[in-house]
Amino acid sequence: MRSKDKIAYFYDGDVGSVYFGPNHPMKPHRLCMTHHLVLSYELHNKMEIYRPHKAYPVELAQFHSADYVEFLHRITPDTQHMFSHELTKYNLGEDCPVFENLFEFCQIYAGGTIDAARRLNNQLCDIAINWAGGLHHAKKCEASGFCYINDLVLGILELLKHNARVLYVDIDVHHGDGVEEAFYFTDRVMTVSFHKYGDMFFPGTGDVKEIGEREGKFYAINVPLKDGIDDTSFTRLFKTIISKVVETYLPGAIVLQCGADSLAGDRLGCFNLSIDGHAECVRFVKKFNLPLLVTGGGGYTKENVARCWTVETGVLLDTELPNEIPDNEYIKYFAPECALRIPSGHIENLNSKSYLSTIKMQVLENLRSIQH
Ligand code: V1P
Ligand code: CA
Ligand code: ZN
Repeated sequence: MRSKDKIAYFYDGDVGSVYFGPNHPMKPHRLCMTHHLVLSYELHNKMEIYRPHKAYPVELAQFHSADYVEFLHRITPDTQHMFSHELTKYNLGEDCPVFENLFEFCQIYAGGTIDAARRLNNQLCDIAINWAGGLHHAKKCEASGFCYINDLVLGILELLKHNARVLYVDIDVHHGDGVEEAFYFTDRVMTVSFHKYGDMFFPGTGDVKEIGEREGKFYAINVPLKDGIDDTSFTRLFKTIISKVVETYLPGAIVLQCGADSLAGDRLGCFNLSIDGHAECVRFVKKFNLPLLVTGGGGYTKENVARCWTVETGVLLDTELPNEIPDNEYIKYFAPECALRIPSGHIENLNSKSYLSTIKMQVLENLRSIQH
């Protein structure tokens, strides 16, 4: 452990009030709930809290095409009926609807991840947190899976200005395809995603054999999992792979996407992780004492998302949080138990010991190819 880590936490109160639509699983209000829970545990006294800048179109265009950014800027729920060709072209629709203040929402969550990377680059903090970020599916010229702007790619590009190598780790239940694709041909970013794979689970990519190409060959790592993985198997596999990755790759900084849809009981996910299991991965990554950028991501049972990211804020601050949630204006969401932690789930674990061992061996074998 460093003597005392300096933590920068990015939050904008406006981000929680956007609305994707009545049947849409993505509820930005979970960000507001998380922030209130963080405040109720008085964690704001232990870190620096910043309101992120709203990323400028030119900053978003460091990764995205200028025409796509311009379209996101221009489109509104009232005008979208006139742009059916563009809506199709940019994959806007059911998963990625056009809603009120969409562009400002993108500017805020992307601004948070960019600011986080800049503070790390300038050594103004050791760890930077943006729970509104982590939207890992967005592509250069299109939206995908509730993600419009890929803040992670923008944050990594910023970190690459000061670091020769950046490691990206993704524990969202979905494959981090947008980040992988952005850096598929380079060895300057290693991407590692743990995710459910198979049965047409979104987005359908992330086979263990997807390893990067050209200069990037062996610098993309995929850990495809089946339904029901539990804390013991997940954390064991995570620690084995990530230790070997850090030892081999020697990154200058780490970006950790903490999608909370890998928790038990998630509306879209299918894993059995408890909050302590999920947070154990965060604790493990923190121990490398490298500049660390932490984001949110998926998470569709919003009370559990708020619990998870609050516990993880505590982990990053080396602060253990009592399980009884202190009284706050959002306490009704956590009633009747008002307990911080959720236990692991009980759906059948379809990941046999031999399956996990095969995946682990394949990943470690690929890592040996870049050892010198
Ligand atoms: O399965 C699909 C698409 C729609 N079909 C044509 C295939 N989309 C998923 C998208 C999941 C996105 C996850 C994002 C993240 O990784 C990062 C923030 O967590 C999908 C699902 C599902 N069950 O997988 N979309 C929806 N459900 C959906 C349901 C109701 C309304 C709108 C979208
Ligand atoms: Ca993942
Ligand atoms: Zn997800």
